[in-house]
Amino acid sequence: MSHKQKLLLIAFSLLLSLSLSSLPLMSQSIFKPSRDDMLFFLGESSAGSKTAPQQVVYLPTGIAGDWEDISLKKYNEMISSLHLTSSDPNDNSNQKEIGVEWINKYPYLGKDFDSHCSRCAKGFYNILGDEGFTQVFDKGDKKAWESHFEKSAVGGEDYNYIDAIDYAFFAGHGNTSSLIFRQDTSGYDGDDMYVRQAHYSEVKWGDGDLEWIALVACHVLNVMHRDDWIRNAFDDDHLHGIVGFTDNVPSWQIDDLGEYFATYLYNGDSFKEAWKKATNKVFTGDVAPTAAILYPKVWYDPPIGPRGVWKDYSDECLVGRGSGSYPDPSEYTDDPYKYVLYYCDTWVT
Ligand SMILES: [Ca+2]
Ligand SMILES: [Ca+2]
Ligand SMILES: [Ca+2]
Ligand SMILES: [Ca+2]
Repeated sequence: MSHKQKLLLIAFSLLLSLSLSSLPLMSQSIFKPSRDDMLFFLGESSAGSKTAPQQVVYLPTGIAGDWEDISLKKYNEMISSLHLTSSDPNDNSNQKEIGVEWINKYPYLGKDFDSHCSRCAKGFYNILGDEGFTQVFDKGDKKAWESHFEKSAVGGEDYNYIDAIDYAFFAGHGNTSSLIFRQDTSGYDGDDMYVRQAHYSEVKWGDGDLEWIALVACHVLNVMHRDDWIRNAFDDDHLHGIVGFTDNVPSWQIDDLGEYFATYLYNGDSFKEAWKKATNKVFTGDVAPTAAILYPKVWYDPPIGPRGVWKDYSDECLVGRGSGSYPDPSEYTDDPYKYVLYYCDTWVT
């Protein structure tokens, strides 16, 4: 038996023991949402009220310590050590790398989105893959881990996943302050803060390879923590943009969203136009979510001559398509007369 096979066997044993020890927890009825088909539920009790991040997420306290024991940590470390990425961080030799993560089932929330989230994310992945983009990872349910989205400063591993590709796509639960993950192996969190969440304070994107990320999850771009997402995800002006939603997303209508978004992008629409068209296309029922795009503009303000917008990233296209892609905003800020501001455009679909 090779060293790698031995490691895999040990990892499998650990996973099996973990699964068995988790069974009593999985059967508990912890949370009964009133509107089962939504990707998530508004955490705040009334519009504009401030709620601590921990309270926004429907996680019963005490559960985390029960399942996230040392054996899970070891299991995750071993799996991570076996993981071989197909791209180097910030691999600009290949600007067409794509990756998707999705979660259909949240046993600890008693929620099951059937296959809506996987269909949504795989649509994006397959359309661009068919058009010659490099498919780096497609991770779902238990294989979608919060650590894949989190920065190394909080024990995350985005440099091997979300920030090691150029275009990323997530479909699953969300709230104003976090993307939500399963309690299973995906619950891994490097520093035991915000377990089962990729909280805004845990992300910094684009300092690796990432340019754009789509978040098909409720509320993430809500005005409540929009400044916090900007301060963290866009820190140091590397990321080009985030598309998502400000309120509830009807999960039963998202199946074709990723596919339409990728198709419009590939046909040469800008990120804003593509997201606008795709969201307007698929949400046709009574529930009309508000879609949003969060993006930087580089301004030029010289001592002489007119000031104006130097780069508007909502106009950016997919690499090699339409009018093409832009350098990171940070590449302009060496010029003392250029600076970066952030914007959010929203529309009711
Ligand atoms: Ca790349
Ligand atoms: Ca976390
Ligand atoms: Ca990063
Ligand atoms: Ca890149």
